[in-house]
Amino acid sequence: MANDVVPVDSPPLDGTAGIGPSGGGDPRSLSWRTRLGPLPLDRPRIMGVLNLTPDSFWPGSRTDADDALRRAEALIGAGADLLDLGGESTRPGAAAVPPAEEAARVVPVVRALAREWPELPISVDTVKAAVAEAALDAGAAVVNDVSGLRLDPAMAPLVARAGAGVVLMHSRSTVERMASYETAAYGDDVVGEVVAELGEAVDRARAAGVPGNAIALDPGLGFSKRTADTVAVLRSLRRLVAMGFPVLVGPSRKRFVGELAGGLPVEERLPGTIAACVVALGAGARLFRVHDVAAVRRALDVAEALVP
Ligand code: HH2
Repeated sequence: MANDVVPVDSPPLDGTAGIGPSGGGDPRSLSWRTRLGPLPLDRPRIMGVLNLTPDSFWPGSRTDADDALRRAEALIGAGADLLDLGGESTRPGAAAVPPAEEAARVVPVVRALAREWPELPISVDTVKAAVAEAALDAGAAVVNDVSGLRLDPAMAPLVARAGAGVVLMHSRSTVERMASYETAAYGDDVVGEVVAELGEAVDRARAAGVPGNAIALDPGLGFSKRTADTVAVLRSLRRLVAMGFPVLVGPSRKRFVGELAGGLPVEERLPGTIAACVVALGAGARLFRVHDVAAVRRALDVAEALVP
């Protein structure tokens, strides 16, 4: 292992034991190290989404450089603990965005937000190291890599060098194809496969020198997963929590939420989004990437008080 700096609450890296039911620890005692310092997870943390794209699947999440500050202020006022900025949609069929174009969408907004709210961790949602590097230079504190460091070999060393926090999300295939069902081929233990593949992502991060306490794991709800696969993952989320890293979930208005509610369109998926967040909280998730910060904040604050 290239880096042998072991964080105080360092999890075991083989996924066989940890803080979950088997390991006996409490995910509420973790903190996640971003470039701005540790973010204690003693309360549910909400990552509000701003998509600087013309084609993200939920039109309500789309914004542009002119409007982003006002939107960010609203999300922060509603209780967001972090903001996640994306410049490329993962929606199946969305056009691939060249790195220069993606950076031009995201970086000026990162800079403006970092100047306005210097203590607010800003996350950049990208699989491209060039985009992440420009965003980190502009003040981002976290890299949210929906490929779990699979698609750009320069990403893991960059995260390590920058001292950034990183979200390692489970997915398969390319950005254009990962939100489709093309690679949703699992045996009878879906979560076991997700845990194993996220374990490989952790290995990529650690081998490049990313410390364990900078890593958060995300099962990638709806990514390379049919609804039944996402359901299986959420039902067994404790196995992912037991890997010992903070767990982030992103159910917001996704197709599985609509399907489970009888075929609801994206506009009507907020109640189901809240249900998925509350269930994930009960299983030990501590970070929630959502579009509707105010509603999810209220729901999670109540759920947090009720979860034993
Ligand atoms: N989901 C989306 C994008 N990025 N990142 C993480 N870590 N987890 C997720 O579940 C996740 C993510 C898809 O949502 P959105 O960004 O709103 O849509 P689009 O990709 O169409 O811009």
